[in-house]
Amino acid sequence: MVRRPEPLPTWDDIVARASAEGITHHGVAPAAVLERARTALLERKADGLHAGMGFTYRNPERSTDPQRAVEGAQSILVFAKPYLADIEPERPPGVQARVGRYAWVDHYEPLRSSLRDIAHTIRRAGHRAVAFTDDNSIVDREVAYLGGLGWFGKNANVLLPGAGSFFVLGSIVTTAPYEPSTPVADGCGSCTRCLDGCPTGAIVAPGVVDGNRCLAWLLQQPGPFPVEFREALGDRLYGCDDCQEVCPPSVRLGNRHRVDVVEIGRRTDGDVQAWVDVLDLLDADDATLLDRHGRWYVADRDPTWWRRNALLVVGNTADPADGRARATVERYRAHPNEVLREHADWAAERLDQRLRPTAP
Ligand code: B12
Ligand code: SF4
Ligand code: SF4
Repeated sequence: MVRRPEPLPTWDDIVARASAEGITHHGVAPAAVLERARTALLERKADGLHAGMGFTYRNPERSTDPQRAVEGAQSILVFAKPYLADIEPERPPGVQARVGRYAWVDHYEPLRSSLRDIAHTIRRAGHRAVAFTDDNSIVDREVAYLGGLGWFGKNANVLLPGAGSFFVLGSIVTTAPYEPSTPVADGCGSCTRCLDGCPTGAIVAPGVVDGNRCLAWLLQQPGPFPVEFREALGDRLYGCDDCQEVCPPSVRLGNRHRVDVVEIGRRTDGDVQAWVDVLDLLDADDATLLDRHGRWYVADRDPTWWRRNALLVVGNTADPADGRARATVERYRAHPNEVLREHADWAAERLDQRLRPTAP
């Protein structure tokens, strides 16, 4: 028996469905080539600002062409889900590293799953529809901008009017026609807080992040961590929020969301990863680390790079008189991996440096 297509969900149906899943912002972008994003990817790649990143840089012709994602696409439905929680886990005792807010819990998978469900209702109406969230197939921020969700901040994030940038983004590329939204006007004005507030000067022009200096990328990339940014790394293990934490529209109290509190509050089982005990991390084997943090991106799925980051955090933040911290660093100074040995040497030196009283 041939199943008859169901009616195409209206835009209002889709918004209602998305809202019920905690998705607060919605818009529609035309399914044309993302010209500005394509130019930016190609230019930044040519200038080396991509710093070896793959992702959307791997194939700019593909990641900026919705037709390559879904042949015959007519619309891109774009969605944003908030993650700035109104409670924050306290920093536990011990040598603790900080995790970027977007990675405290997995915000991508729930969004992806909601969008897949919505895409399914569009497919039942006989159209093609594919959901993407943080996927190499499409440049999310440009779609969010074109779909009228927000403006491009000077910190390169998309800021939603009255709500800021602590949102994850996702989209549905579809052959179904929906009315495009109107882009939002710039809301940064004369503010430059993020440019001044970036600890490594990575925002080299408004809206342009140099991957070679951005801590968020340096923490993920393979190989040695650049020496000149090791102190600036401070206590970060994964992600960097500074350019959003200093952003007035993003940190307004009203932007904090109870929806995440429910999620975070429910998870008392260690799934909320706002802080990570780095000495524990440095004691754990690969399987344990991949089990704990496997949803985070790490080059080649190799926990070596988390250990590298953790050694720098020990050097930057542990009490230089902490016996366990010292013993851990000493153990790593004899590690078979040369990169880890070198980072352990740096950590040992930094602990010594911090032990010595500074000259008056
Ligand atoms: C690669 C990548 C990174 C890289 C590079 C980031 C970057 N700025 O390009 C690294 C690892 C550094 C990174 C870090 C972060 N990321 Co990231 N990342 C991505 C990914 C996979 C691709 C982004 C991309 O294509 N960049 C390429 C360049 C060309 O894009 P762009 O900088 O946005 O360039 C635009 C602007 O320059 C603008 N523009 C052009 N001219 C002008 C002029 C002016 C004046 C201005 C203001 C703008 C402007 O147009 C350009 C083209 O669109 C997307 C997911 C996806 N599939 O899209 C997530 C994504 C962008 N990341 C996200 C997040 C949350 C982060 C972090 C906050 C995580 C963290 N806490 O560490 C940081 C923020 C760092 C920062 N300030 O950008 C979210 C952003 C949500 C939002 N509200 O904007 C995304 C969309 C993931 C998601 N689906 O939610 N990320
Ligand atoms: S994520 Fe951190 S290092 Fe990267 S641009 Fe923002 S403040 Fe700078
Ligand atoms: S800190 Fe200021 S300039 Fe930077 S993104 Fe926020 S509002 Fe825009």
